Amino acid sequence: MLEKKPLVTHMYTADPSANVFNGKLYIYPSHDRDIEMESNDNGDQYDMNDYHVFEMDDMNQAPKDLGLALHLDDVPWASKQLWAPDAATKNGKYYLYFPARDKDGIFRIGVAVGAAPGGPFKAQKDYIKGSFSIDPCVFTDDDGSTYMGFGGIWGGQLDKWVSGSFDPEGKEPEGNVPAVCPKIAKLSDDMLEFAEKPRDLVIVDEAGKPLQANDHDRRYFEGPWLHKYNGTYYFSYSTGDTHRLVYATSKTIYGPYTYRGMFLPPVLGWTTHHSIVEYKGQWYLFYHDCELSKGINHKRCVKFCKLSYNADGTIVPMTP
Ligand code: FUB
Repeated sequence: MLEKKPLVTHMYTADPSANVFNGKLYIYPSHDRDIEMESNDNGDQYDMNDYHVFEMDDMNQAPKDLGLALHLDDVPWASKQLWAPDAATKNGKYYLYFPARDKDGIFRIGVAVGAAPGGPFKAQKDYIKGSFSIDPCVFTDDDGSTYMGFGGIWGGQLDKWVSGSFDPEGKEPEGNVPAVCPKIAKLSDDMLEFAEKPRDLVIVDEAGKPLQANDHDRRYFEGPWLHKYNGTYYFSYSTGDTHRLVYATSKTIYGPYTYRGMFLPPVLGWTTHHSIVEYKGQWYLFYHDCELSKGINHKRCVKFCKLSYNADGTIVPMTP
């Protein structure tokens, strides 16, 4: 059984976004480099420069590496750090969404287009207008509308955009004040731009109050994922410095989303990042840890396990 084992062992992989296209499961991970770097809160050690896509149609067999899908050298607007990607399809084309620092060192989100789920993908000349920060997750609703959730604080710079423009000195607020919100925006019909200005995706507690900045066990940090189960929207994410994977639910795509709980406690390593997907009638959680490198934070490995829901729609908590 491959469950909870490193899925890819010939390279380090992280931030798995799992998607089903044409009856096959595709994993879009970050490709961690086997380099020696000091860790810091800015995330400089995550110095990735390409993407590989993995195909999996049997959950008992290691996924197939489909080869180089996109390289930093072929992204005209980017300077470094290809972080957590996601993918989507429309009208027979495939779209790879990815964050990277632009030439000014500011994280932006770009899109690259391909003819097959594994690429190769050709990057657009510029990043998505109005995009910032990291960790795009792309969700297509039943009516065909596609939305992108995104954002990550600290190294992901979301806290530098609180005023509406980039403030290099911006920091996560502290204390009993609303936490920084992740963002959500509808995509244009051609999948290449935002169709609207990104809005706050507000996460509230059981009393309807926005989660507070000092609530590190529950407030948003990075690594968003959107999915729908039984007509309810689920927004799941990492709490960052408390290393938990948690979720919130809403009856509408834009929210507000009500916090529901933790479904994965901390893994080995600093970051935790996931996706949730249904494949052949079974739900799965894809995540990463640092087992393969024996705990080196920027040398991670992708894993998966089965995920299930209780009758009331809550996610049955898992262990890494
Ligand atoms: O892989 C680089 C960054 O680490 C991702 O963008 C974050 O979500 C965290 O996993």
